[in-house]
Amino acid sequence: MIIVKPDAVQRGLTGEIIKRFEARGLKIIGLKLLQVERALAEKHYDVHRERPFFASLVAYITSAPVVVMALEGTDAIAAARATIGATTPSEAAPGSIRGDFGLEIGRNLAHGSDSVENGEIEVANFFSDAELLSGWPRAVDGWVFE
Ligand code: IDP
Ligand code: MG
Repeated sequence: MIIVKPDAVQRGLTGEIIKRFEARGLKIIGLKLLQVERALAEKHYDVHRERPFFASLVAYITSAPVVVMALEGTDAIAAARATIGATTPSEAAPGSIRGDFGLEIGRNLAHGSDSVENGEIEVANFFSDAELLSGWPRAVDGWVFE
């Protein structure tokens, strides 16, 4: 589960960010633009509820539209998180989304699930079953997956 966060949408980086996951071979099975409501933001970031940055994190993620994306692929969690880069953009590797476009942790452009289990929960929080096309036959699949 990927979120192109409000800063990235506002900065016109949505296409650039989607492009990187697509080019890597990850398969898009869900994609939409929405503005996250407070209740959904608090649910999504529930694990951080007691952290001092929780209020600003919820304010950030609800502040403007986001683009959410459900991806599938080999080791999709690890691949997507490497493509996003380290949580603190100033420390993220060049070539990663955060390393190429960000500086501060509170404006770090993209979210990626940290486990398959959490990914499935997060996808279910953001998408209805009808909005997901799992298993659609992508023409290049045989050239991406062995
Ligand atoms: P991740 O997005 O790389 O998985 P997490 O530790 O899960 O990082 O934190 C979730 C989000 O909370 C981060 O992407 C960032 O937006 C925000 N965040 C995490 N730690 C801090 C902090 O120390 N200050 C401000 N925001 C933070
Ligand atoms: Mg996280």
